[in-house]
Amino acid sequence: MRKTIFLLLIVLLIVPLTSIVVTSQDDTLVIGFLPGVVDPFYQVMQLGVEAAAADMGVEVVTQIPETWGVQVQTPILDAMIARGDIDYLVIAPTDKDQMIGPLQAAVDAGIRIITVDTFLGDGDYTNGPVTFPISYIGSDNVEGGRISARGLAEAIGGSGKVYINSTNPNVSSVEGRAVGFNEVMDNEYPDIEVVALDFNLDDLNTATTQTAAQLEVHPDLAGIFGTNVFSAQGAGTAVINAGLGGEVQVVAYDATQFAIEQLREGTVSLVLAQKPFDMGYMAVQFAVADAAGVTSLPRRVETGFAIIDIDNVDDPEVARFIYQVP
Ligand code: T6T
Repeated sequence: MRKTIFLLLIVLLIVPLTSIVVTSQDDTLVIGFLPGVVDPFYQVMQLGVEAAAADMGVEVVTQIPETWGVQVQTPILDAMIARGDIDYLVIAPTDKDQMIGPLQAAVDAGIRIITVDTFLGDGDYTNGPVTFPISYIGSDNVEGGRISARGLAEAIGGSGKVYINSTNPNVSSVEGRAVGFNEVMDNEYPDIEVVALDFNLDDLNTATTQTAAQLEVHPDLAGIFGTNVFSAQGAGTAVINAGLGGEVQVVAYDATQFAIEQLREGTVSLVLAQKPFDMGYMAVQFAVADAAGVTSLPRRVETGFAIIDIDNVDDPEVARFIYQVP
């Protein structure tokens, strides 16, 4: 009898100890979040990441680069790997080729990868050259470029000169946008000429200066496609500075407050809102699901768009996709 009571006491002591271990800090999933740069698009994505982390009880370590590029993103990634506590990494690779090696090092260190917004290789994580990420969650940017082209073509009446202001070569998102844009202009609008493509290195001042220079070289420019936040903002600013608001039409990728103001003023004719909140939220969900043993997660998730123009900008169903940054 004494022996039984003794054993019972031991069991009673061990069970609570075990449950303490299971819920301890050490077992909490840790997700690293490493977006491309500080901008409203990624700030909204961060809101999605944080909302999902709170809902699912996981820890998030966020590091946002001040400027865009492999040289800035790689050391931050290396530091995240060196921490030794990151289980999953949600990352927007700043170059589809140059970030493969640094991310392979993360995989070798036992970190599982999900890419958001931008992809590695050709983005086909099943049959393409890069298959280590769990999934790529982001917009169909080629299609986004096509939508932008048709919007701009309509705004300028189907003929004239247009210009693309973009960020960097070899970034899957903006590269896809220019491909889709050129494809539509080449195939559907014989009377529209794409006169130039500039890379502003994701810098607002450079985008503004470049656009101002193109307006000088092409005084008959009819439209501009700004392929992201700073490209579109720089394009719009240069158009206004030149006194050409309303005459030269701008299509803005990314639904910032600035783009929406310019839409209301008539400089911007169409704004393409991506869904960064969805990207961030789902990436965390995918990490949690993968950790739980889910094996059928899609390797590609397209998050879609809201296409905003002057007629629907006040419709709450559309306006909810305008980037709201605290
Ligand atoms: O357009 C987004 C993003 O999709 C792109 O990859 C980089 O630029 C943004 O972050 C906007 O600035």
